[in-house]
Amino acid sequence: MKRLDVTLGQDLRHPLEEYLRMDRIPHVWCPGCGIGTTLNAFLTAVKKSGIPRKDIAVVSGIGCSGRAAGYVKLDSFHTTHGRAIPFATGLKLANPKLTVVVFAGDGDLLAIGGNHLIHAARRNMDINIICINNFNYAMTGGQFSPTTPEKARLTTAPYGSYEHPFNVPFLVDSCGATYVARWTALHVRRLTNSILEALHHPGFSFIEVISSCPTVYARRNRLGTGLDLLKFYRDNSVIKNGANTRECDIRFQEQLIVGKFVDQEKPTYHDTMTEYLSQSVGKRYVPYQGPMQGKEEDGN
Ligand SMILES: Cc1ncc(C[n+]2csc(CCOP(=O)(O)OP(=O)(O)O)c2C)c(N)n1
Ligand code: SF4
Repeated sequence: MKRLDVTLGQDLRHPLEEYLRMDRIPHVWCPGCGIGTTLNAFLTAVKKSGIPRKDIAVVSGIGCSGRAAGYVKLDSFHTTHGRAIPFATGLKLANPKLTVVVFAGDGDLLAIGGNHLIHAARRNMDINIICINNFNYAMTGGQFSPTTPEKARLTTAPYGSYEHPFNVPFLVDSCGATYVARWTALHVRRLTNSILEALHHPGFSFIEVISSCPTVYARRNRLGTGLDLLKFYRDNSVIKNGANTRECDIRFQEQLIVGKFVDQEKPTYHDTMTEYLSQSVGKRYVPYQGPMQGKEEDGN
């Protein structure tokens, strides 16, 4: 790759080169897709967080969103569809000092992986979820998903979906998530700040990103280009930090509530387990701190 434009004297390196596998760029995402923007927000947040690269791991599932794991210069795992959260949970339990981030789609997290999602939130597992909600199963050609708004058309809903979609912030909030936010692919600065907060938040954090999918969702619904979708987000997003998540339902092409809805402290799964076991088995319990650091007394 050219490093310096000799005519203009400009540095042509990508500003996130340290965090991106440049040998795999250009990526597979379509022009106007919100996934690349979200990955940019995520890596910018990682850079700002000061967390060393070796201490962060990224886990993704399958689908267009799942491809993110392959582009980051961090330990990353492209796991099976719907199983990113249990994989992330295992990583976190095996090495509690790791910051573990799940990057996955609405189909992955809320359909096939829905069961894992609610239990990780209930346990306040200390992992961070970035959910690309493009309202459909994009990579497989546009089937409707649990977040598809009523009336939206997709390949498996040719006359429009008649299922009531999940209100995602309300779902994860009611299950026990301790950090919940929603932004769109237009809100790059706010999204980056939220991801940064989530990276430092102890406990289960969930950020829903309403993400443009011009190739499948927008085309099926005649919503225009990626730019048209961003204009829609600009004109129809209402920022309501602290809003009651019950009020965050999404209706087809109507006003969108975005913001940081939940930010609270509660003991994480690891904290609770450590405290409970310390009380139960007393001195014999030494909390596991990660590979080569944990040591149990009395050989137990
Ligand atoms: C166990 C399993 N079931 C189904 C599939 C097929 N599959 C691949 S991607 C995908 C949809 C992905 O949708 P989503 O998670 O919303 O991600 P997007 O492509 O929209 O980013 C499906 C069903 C699979 N790979 N594995
Ligand atoms: S199909 Fe949709 S979600 Fe997938 S890369 Fe293209 S625009 Fe993005």
